[in-house]
Amino acid sequence: NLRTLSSKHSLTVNSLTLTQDDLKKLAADKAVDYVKSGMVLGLGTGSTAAFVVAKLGALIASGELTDIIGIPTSKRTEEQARSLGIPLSILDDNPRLDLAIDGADEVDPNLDLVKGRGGALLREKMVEAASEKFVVVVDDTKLVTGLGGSGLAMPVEVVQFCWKYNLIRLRELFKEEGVDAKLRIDENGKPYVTDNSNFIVDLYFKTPIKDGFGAGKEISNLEGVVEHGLFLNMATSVIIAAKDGVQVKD
Ligand code: ABF
Repeated sequence: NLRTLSSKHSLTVNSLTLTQDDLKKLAADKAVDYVKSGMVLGLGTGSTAAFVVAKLGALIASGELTDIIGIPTSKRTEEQARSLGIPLSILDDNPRLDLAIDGADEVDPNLDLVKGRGGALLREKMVEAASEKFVVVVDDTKLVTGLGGSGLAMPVEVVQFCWKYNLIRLRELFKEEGVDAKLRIDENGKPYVTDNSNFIVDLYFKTPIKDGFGAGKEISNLEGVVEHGLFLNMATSVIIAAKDGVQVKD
C-alpha cells in the first residue's frame, strides 16, 4: 500500500509518500489482527475506526472471519456495518464484549485518551467500558504529552434542558485554569445533536489537565452532564501509525 499520493497531510516514508488516511488505514489493519472468529466486537466511530469496520466487512464477506457480532458506537457506524453485512447487536443483548477498536482525539503517555470530537463519546464509553480489551487506533498526530493540552476541544455531552446553565457551570468549574466552554454547532449553524438527542459543550483548556480523574469526577458531578470525553484507564493497547512504521503500546 506504499504509493505516492498528494495530500496536504502527506508524509514521506522511504521516499514514498503516505497520506494521513494511509496511516489511519495502516493502524486499522494492524488492529484487525487482534480480531478472531466468534468475537463480540465493539465497533468505533470516526475516520480511523471506519477503516477498521471496512476491513472487518471484507474479512467477513470473504469468510476469513466468522461468527462475529458487532456492537456499534454510533448510528453512523451502525449504518456502515449494516451496509457491509456485519451482524450487529446491542449491549442489552450482549453486555460483555471481547474486544473494542476505536479511534481517539488525544493519546497521552499513560494511554489515557480524549475522545468525542466525533460526537459519539457516550456510546463509545459505554461499549468500550464493557469490553475486555480496548484497542485504540491513531496516527501519530494524536499523541500529546498531556490531555487537553492540544488546544482542541475536550467534549462534554450535556442534556438540552438549560444547556446555557450547564455550559456556565462547566466554565465555572475550571475558572482558575481559564478554560473556555462553547456549545458545539453543526454544519447548518444549529446546535450539534448527539445520537442520544443531547448537546455537546466543548471545553478548551489552555494547559494540559493536571488531574484527569479529579477533573472527570467534577464534570460528572454536574447534574446536567451526561458524559465527558476523558477516557482514563480504559485503553489496553494503542496502535500508532507514523511515517517510520506502526507501533503498538500496551
Ligand atoms: C472517535 O472518532 C472519537 O472518539 C474521536 O472523537 C474520533 C476520532 O476520529 P478520527 O479517527 O476521524 O480522527 O474515535
